[in-house]
Amino acid sequence: MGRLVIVSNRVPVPEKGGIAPAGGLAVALKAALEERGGIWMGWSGKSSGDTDPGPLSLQEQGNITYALTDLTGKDVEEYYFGFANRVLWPLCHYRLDLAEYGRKEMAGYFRVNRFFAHRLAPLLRPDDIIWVHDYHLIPLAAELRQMGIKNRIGFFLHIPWPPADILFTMPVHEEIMRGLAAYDLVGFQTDYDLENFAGCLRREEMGDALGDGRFIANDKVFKGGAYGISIETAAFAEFARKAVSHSTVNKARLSIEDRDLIIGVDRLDYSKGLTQRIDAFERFVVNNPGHQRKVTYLQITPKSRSEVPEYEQMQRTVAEQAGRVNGALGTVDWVPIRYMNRSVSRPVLAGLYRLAKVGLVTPLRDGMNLVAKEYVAAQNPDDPGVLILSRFAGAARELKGALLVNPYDVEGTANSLGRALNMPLDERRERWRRMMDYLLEHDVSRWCDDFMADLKAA
Ligand code: ADQ
Repeated sequence: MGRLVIVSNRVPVPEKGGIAPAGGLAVALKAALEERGGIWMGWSGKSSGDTDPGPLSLQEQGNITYALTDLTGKDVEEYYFGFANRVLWPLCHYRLDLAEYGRKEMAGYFRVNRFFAHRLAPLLRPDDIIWVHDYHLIPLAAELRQMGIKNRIGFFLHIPWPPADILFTMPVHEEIMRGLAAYDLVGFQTDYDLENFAGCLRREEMGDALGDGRFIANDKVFKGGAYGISIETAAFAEFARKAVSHSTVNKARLSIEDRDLIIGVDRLDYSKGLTQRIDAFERFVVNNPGHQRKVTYLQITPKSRSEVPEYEQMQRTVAEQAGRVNGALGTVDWVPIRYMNRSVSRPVLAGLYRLAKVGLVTPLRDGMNLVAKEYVAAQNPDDPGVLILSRFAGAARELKGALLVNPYDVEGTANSLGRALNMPLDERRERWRRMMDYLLEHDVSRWCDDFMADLKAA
């Protein structure tokens, strides 16, 4: 059995002492790496400024080698902040208005992918299987192929894939599509993303779907499929069960008194629909005087990518909006919205999810959304809360027991909040059971195994 080589923009290197990194994805991929032995390569997150990045930093942990490279300041600006986060991210989340195309950034993106390929190639053995992750690294396989690398290479996209009319606004869409066609297997989160991808191939007769998960483009046949990512369901449920005695969770319980808790947990990102969500909560409270003073909405939102101007602006907008609603609706003994800009540990997060009667997950567009799955896994089986989920999250294709909402419809989301808070126990249990059974079967290890099995067979 060949080794597994994972390449992703950032690498969750375990801290000294071998503490496992947080998050199901890191855990699942690490388990797959440990089983086969292998390499996890990516950017160190550091800039070498104007000087060339030094040699790869190699760290051995058991049979896994973590291989990290620095990037120059220009690379970070053009590849990471520029093309990845100001072109591909907004575009794949249907935000044409926020995409800023620039030749320099596009060139930087392809240049850094070539650089990654050149750094990776000397580490490879002929029977290694390579698994590349996410939108930062789409051209990597094409670059490796150019260097004569014949290994099996798979790609998984964590974010949505847009329809042709959106993708084709990007001047280099053909190169990006050709980049994907260079893989042996291309994985998307949902069947909708896969359909969009097939539509993009067909639109300009670049290629086509051949059936049985096979596609053709550039005279090359390759495989494509939908592999919905998931969480470590059983482990997360166990965290939540134990978290009832965690001091931070206890403090939170005391501070909400006997009010109903609604929880939102998202990275600060315009795709997450935070302003529409706060509007919906405000509408709910205004429309339902009986719930006033009886409900608290906790929004936990660590800052992300604050170097990108849109994110800086959004931070101010969301904080001001929450402040305005609290000013308008709050009383001396009731703060309707609590807004936190901090990361919390997995056990505390699990405990807070379990305290909440409603998980409010309303992205405008999301590849999957793991928060929705974590909220379900964390519930008390005897008295579970209700998941309100955007129909535009990939998770809506799987979590059939959720109350699905259109996040652009503020009134509709407000009505769903009322329905969730008044839902009878029997219905809550029935909806939760369906979702939990699904998640126990479709956890992150299954996602990893399914992808790997198809890659080996591709
Ligand atoms: P994200 O956009 O980051 O991921 P999501 O899937 O919700 O979105 O994952 C976020 C993760 O961060 C969750 O595990 C959550 O618990 C954690 N998190 C968020 N806020 C936190 C906080 N304050 N403290 C601690 N942890 C916090 C991208 C795509 C998604 C896709 C994932 C995985 O955008 O659509 O589901 O990758 O493929």
